Amino acid sequence: MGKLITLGEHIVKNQDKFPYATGELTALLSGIKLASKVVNSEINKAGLVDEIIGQEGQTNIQGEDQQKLDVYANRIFKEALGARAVVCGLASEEEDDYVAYESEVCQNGSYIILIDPLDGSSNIDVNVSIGTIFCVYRRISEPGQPAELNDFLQKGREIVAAGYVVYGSSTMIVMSTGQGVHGYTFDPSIGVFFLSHENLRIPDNGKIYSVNEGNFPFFDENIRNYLKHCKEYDPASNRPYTSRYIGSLVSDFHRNLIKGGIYLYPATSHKPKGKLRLLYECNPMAFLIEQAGGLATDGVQDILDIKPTELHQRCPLILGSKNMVNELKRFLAD
Ligand code: P6P
Repeated sequence: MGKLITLGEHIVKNQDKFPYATGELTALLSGIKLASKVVNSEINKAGLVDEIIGQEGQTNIQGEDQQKLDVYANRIFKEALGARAVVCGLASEEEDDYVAYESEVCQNGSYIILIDPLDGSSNIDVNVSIGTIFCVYRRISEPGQPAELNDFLQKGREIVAAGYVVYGSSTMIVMSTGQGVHGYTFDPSIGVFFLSHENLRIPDNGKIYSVNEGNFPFFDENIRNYLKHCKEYDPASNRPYTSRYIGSLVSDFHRNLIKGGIYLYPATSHKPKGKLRLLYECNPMAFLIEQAGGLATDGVQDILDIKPTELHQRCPLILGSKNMVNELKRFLAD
């Protein structure tokens, strides 16, 4: 008989190991949990209710068409976190600038959150799984004041909690507060997330590589040589590897976390900083992969050591099984 432990119970159980041991983080993660349930419900309707799917008719700061569910998810997470008065500020892919909550109780909050409320949203209308990605820091500005930009420009090493929601064949929250990575699966019949994957560890070795091969002509030579290496026939080194790319970071990450593998979105000639955003995509995923025993680099340094300078800055991302990332690094050193 499995142990029936809910997400909330598991967070409280682990809270004493959390260096800041306050109920605030528990309340914050409870806000994430609630917002995930609400967004999940809307996503599940997306195929049925016309006014949900399709584009909002606006573009976000990235110049990307905002899907209606992007805008909806952003609002739900922003409101759910603002109602818990533990978050003094929020930065989001869908917000041009950071949001400093105005209420006095929020301004006394100890944490700030960065979020991609619905990553991979171009997949919504074709029924491919998508996700929410988030990471949490303690504020560095004075409590009792509005959040400041520097609260959001901390290195990923300072993250106190990070995770993602994958709205897939089942909906899961996978997250870490620095004591390993744990997965919680949603039971829609009772509206509860149950602990389903305790202490997730990514295998040191794998044979899955995830990349948009259509960018091959635009990669630098070292990356092109690595991809050729992945496809060469060499049974002794378990090659050719297997190509798996969904085009939804959360889904590609989740599969590789479970099975082992490497995900790469390198710089290209037309995107010299890559496509993914450092603060609310690369950093949270890098925190998780390191907590699960893997590695994450921009090709030069660990993702978590990059000092951010802008909210929406992009960076190349290579992350996954330790031995696969180290193999790629050898190609980058050539
Ligand atoms: P491409 C989705 O837009 C996203 O941000 C990630 O979820 C995904 O891994 C990547 O971009 C896909 O980008 O250029 O391969 O379509």
